[in-house]
Amino acid sequence: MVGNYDKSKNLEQKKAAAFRAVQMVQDNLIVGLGSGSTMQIFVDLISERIKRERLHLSFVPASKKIEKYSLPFGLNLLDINYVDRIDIAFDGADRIDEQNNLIKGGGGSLFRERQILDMAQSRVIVVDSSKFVSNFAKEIIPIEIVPYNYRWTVHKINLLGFIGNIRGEATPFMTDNGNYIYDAYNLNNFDVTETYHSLKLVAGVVDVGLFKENDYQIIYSHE
Ligand code: ABF
Repeated sequence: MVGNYDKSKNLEQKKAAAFRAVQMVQDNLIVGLGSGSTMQIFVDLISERIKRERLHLSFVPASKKIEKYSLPFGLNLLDINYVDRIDIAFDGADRIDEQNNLIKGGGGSLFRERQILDMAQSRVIVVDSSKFVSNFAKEIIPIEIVPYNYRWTVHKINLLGFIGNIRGEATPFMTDNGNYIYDAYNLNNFDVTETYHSLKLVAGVVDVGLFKENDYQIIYSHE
């Protein structure tokens, strides 16, 4: 499960990785902006670059939180429904296994993060060293579910070997899409692709925080 780690050390690693990611951005691009603390650092650094180099960039944010964070920086933010392309997307991750599968959505924005990554022509995942694990046994996988009849949805998820909790319990956390998050884990290791599809087929599941793609570029720092 999500472990305790030295946050100050990870902050330096996140800064170093975000710095490298920011150097990959070229002028005149539409950039997918994921969510999480590493992406907030990315916003700080790309804003400096935009000012310094007078770049013309637009951004499609993956969550209301990163949108709100970006506003004071004066970034040109676009509504995803009005863009026909995203050139490059940057995002964080919660965990990465030995096959480069990802767990994402710790902040609850997995559905929007996937939409942006799907649409992007290239994808960059920016992480610190705490994110690497050998497999996803016991790791928390956020699952976005519709509130209607959610206990039955959870029951169906449990039948697939995943146990967990509705995030926020009595006062459930609401995603940007008005849904709940079921934070699930499996005590045993599992096949990521098969499990993603099985969970996704449960009526009531909107999205599953398992991401399996071969074309993510992963940027990290051990500094
Ligand atoms: C984001 O990165 C979310 O999916 C995830 O919760 C988050 C974790 O990142 P960080 O360590 O940068 O806060 O994409």
